[in-house]
Amino acid sequence: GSGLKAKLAKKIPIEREKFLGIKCLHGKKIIGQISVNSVIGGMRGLPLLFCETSSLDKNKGIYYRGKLLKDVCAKLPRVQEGTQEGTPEGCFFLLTSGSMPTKKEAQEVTNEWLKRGSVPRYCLRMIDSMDKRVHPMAQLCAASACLNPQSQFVEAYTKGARRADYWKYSYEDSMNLIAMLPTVAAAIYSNVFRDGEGSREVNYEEDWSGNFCRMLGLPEKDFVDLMRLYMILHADHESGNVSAHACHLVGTALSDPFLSFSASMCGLAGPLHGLANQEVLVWLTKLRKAIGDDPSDEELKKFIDDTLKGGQVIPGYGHAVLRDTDPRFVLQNEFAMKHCKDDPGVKLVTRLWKIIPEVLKKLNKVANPYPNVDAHSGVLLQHYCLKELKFYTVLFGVSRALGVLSQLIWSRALGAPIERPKSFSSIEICKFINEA
Ligand code: AMX
Repeated sequence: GSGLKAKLAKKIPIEREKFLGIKCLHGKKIIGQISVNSVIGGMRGLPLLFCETSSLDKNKGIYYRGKLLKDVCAKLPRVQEGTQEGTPEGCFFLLTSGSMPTKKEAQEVTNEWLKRGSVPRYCLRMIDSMDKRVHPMAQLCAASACLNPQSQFVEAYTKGARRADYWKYSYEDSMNLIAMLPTVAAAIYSNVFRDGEGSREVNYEEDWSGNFCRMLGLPEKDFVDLMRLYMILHADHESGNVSAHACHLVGTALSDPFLSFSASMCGLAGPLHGLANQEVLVWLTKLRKAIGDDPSDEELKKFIDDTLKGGQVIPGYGHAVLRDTDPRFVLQNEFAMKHCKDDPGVKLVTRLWKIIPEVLKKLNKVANPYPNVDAHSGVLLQHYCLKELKFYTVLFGVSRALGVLSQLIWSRALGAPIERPKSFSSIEICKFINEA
């Protein structure tokens, strides 16, 4: 077996002990209060969930396993010859095991995914039979769900596996699913945008990202590095966001990882979650049409003002939790400065980074006037000729698999029970208020 699974087998019993200790000693302690607003307002900010893999600090940014994202990117081992970026494989090792992989450990995950990467023919046939009008995200959800006959979790559960062993089957399913995702996503891409042209064969000389880019028909070395970075940056974002929470919630019913991931992707497909990066490009395209590729600061400010006056938000700016420039924006900009600083889209995004916050600050209501992850990804993908906006959320989804599935493995490892919060009717809320 792989080094990762052995590492987990060692770590999980220790973490379980720790978890039980917390439960026994401190289980009754109170860590928050619930207002009526929270009950009727999306539970914003309530400290309700558990997440070991990643965390957000409103000022300091995003941590994977206690390490700042920029340090994760700097320290992940560079595995393939000539690459400047770490691998998503290494990132998955970090998220799942909690420790930074050595080069050998990251390479082992790559090897595992190469071995597990071939997609069953019936699944590819189902993708091929889809009407082109079915949104690529809906196709991804369908493909993931239809892989469920492969589930070792289902098989083990049916045979009466011990609860303490559930994580092992979740791990196997998750590894298999992640390994298959590049081929699944590329098949969707080629059907919808390339009349079915393109390879579906895993090449053992390349890593996970290299295979994905080649299957997309975009094998350029720098684009593969961009994809490695992109897959690392979009992987994990605590457990309360819609895609992570959907995966966890469905997983607590002991639905298998293929179904849980499918649910996660149904959530990512929404315009308030994974679709936001499209809207940035739509806005930028309008801007370039209206005032050209090299507008003056004044022209930019006026265009921003006009957007706001039209009652719209500036897409790609603001965040529900972060209160400074999103580190994922910064890391993508660093990549852009290294590889394509003269691209007109990149130049524009970089200039807007200085101008938009000034304008948003003047509104005196925007909690975070700085750019988020979505403000940058589109222009980079465009630069390397991945131009089909409708596909962007699928890339996000392939990346998000790393985070939500490592969370899912841990949910089974720690025996997370089925989620079942209590709900209130308006009559019950009023009764409660009157009694209080
Ligand atoms: N442009 C204009 N106004 C904005 C704004 C923006 N980018 N961001 C926030 N505001 C406004 C809000 O509309 C709200 O105004 P209101 O009181 O009149 O309704 C006010 O500022 C306060 O909102 P907030 O507390 O700053 O933000 P939030 O936590 O409610 O929402 C977010 C966060 C990201 C939805 C919001 O900033 C937004 O709509 N941004 C633009 C869309 C976007 O980039 N979404 C991607 C988010 C990242 C992701 O999950 N993919």
